[in-house]
Amino acid sequence: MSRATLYVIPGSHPAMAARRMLEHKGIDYKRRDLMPVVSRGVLKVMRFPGVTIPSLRIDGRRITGSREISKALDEVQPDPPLFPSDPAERVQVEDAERWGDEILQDGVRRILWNAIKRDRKPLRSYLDGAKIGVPHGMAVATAAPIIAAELRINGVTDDAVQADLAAFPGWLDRIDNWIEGGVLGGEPPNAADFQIASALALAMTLDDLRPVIESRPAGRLTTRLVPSFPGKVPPILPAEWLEPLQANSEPASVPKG
Ligand SMILES: N[C@@H](CCC(=O)N[C@@H](CS)C(=O)NCC(=O)O)C(=O)O
Repeated sequence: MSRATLYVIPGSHPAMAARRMLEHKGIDYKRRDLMPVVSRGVLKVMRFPGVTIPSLRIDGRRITGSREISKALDEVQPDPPLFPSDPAERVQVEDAERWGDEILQDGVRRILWNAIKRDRKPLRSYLDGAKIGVPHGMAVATAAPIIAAELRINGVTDDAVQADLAAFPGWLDRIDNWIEGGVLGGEPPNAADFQIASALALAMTLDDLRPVIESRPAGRLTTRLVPSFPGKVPPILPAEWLEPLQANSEPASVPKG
């Protein structure tokens, strides 16, 4: 029986991917909640190979990174597998997982921090169920330096976020195509399913984004694999930034008569 401790930040989508993969494999683990930025120092002191969340200690190994964790979990406990045994199928899943990590994960993170920059009150909803060692109200009241650091670390400029929102419909099309092609959405779920569904689950905590995701195959995959993700941001992004998404979500026109 593996002994595992997972280091997370409340609201972290790659941390949710790691949690769901551990749960899917039935690996018992302890969850340690850290505050953003502070997490970097803690992981450094604990001699993890990196300073980002998720980081996992399992059977004496220290692993940082959601993709490193998915691979390590298959080594520690091969069943149920997170990657297909067929080499060509495995490459497709690895490509989708990498895209989910490098493109979708970063884009959703930038969009969320841009929303929080506009109003930090919703931050509290992301702390539901988290044990961070200080009262949640106090954490939100003193979050200004953390928000400023996250905006800087993650390159959260208005231009970048506007570009992310313009790209978002194309990202959803890509995910739906992977589901249609069987790369995502099969049984058992694979590492790319967990990576992508966790990022979309965070995106769906924003009222500005949820309606364009939930009714699509990508949205159904998300609610199946990540049924609950704490957090809620009421509509807050500028209407003109959301125009590319609205254009995409309009139902196809049906000829009358
Ligand atoms: N893409 C990597 C890195 C994830 C990452 O940047 N995690 C964020 C939380 S979502 C983090 O550690 N933020 C804290 C900080 O940068 O101070 C992964 O999937 O593991």
